[in-house]
Order: sequence, then C-alpha cells, then structure tokens
Amino acid sequence: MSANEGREVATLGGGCFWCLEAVFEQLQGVERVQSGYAGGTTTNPTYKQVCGGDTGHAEVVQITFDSAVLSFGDLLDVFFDIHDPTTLNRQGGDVGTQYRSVIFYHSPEQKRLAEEKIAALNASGAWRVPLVTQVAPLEKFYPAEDYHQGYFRNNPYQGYCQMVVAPKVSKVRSHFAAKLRK
Ligand code: MHO
Repeated sequence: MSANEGREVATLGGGCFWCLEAVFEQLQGVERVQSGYAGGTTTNPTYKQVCGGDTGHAEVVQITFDSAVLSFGDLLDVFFDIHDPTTLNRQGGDVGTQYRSVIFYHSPEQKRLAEEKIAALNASGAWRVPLVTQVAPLEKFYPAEDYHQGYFRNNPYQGYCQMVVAPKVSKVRSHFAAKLRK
C-alpha cells in the first residue's frame, strides 16, 4: 500500500478564499488547505491582479484530503452549505468573476460527482433558482501570496474575518459536527 493511497486533491471556488480555507480546515480528513487562484489566463497572478477582475482567475482553495476519512461528496456538501451557488460572480458583498462558484475537477469521477450534486440540488428545490456553479477541469493552480495562507487563523479580529468568515466557520461547525477535526 502506498503512502499516498486515499489521498485526493480538490479545488473549489466559492467567494473569498479566506472563508473557504477557514471552513475546510475544520474538517477531519483534511490534511492541507491552500488558498490560490485558478481558471484564468495570467501566469503567476498576484492578488492585486486577480482582484482587478481581469485575469479570469477565481479565488480558490486547494484541499488535500484523505478520502478514506472524508469523501469528495462530503466536501461538496460543505461547499454548498457555506456559499451561495446561485449568485453569478458574486458572494454577498464581494462582486466579480474572481468570486464565482466553481468546481475545478481533478478526475472524471470528481466531474461526475460535481454534476450529480448540482443536479440533485437543482431538483431538490433547496435553492429557488438554478445553481450557477461552473464545473471545469483544473488546468493550473497558483498558490496565493503567503499572507493569504491561514488568513483567518492569523487575523481573527480583522473586520471582514469577524463579519464574513467567522459566521461561515460557526455554520459548518454546527451543521457538520460529526465531521469536525477532533
Ligand atoms: N472584500 C474583501 C475580500 C477579501 S478576499 C480575500 C476584502 O477586500 O477584504 O477576496
């Protein structure tokens, strides 16, 4: 058995990456979460460029997880619980294509699971309007600048962290209590 067995990588965008990173770090089976940029055309984009909205990149998190503990489907359940997949290029007050809802799949299996989950959510009527979440192959992931890594952990009292990130962390902690890191 190889040391990598069961290790899988997912790349998700659902608004500001500080939020997604803080949320996914709560979960058991998650080994690493890195904030970064994907889905655009500029090579080695900076935060400033991505915020300008012209690079085509989305703010994303890249999650390395042990699929024997936490499945890709579990990650998607959390993903759809903590962001609004019905607002095109927007999460709350954050507006721009860099905040789009997107699943960058790493395998045909992830693509299938993502499409099935979106279809199931649409069919369930959980949201009153159809989801706008994109499903696209991951081409290249660029890690964000160091100061964006662990941003919520390192800046818990920053205004945006208190107003926007903390409520999402609380939500995931209450909705997914059984899946939290011990
Ligand atoms: N509107 C927020 C977004 C932060 S995020 C990492 C801010 O500018 O602080 O995009």
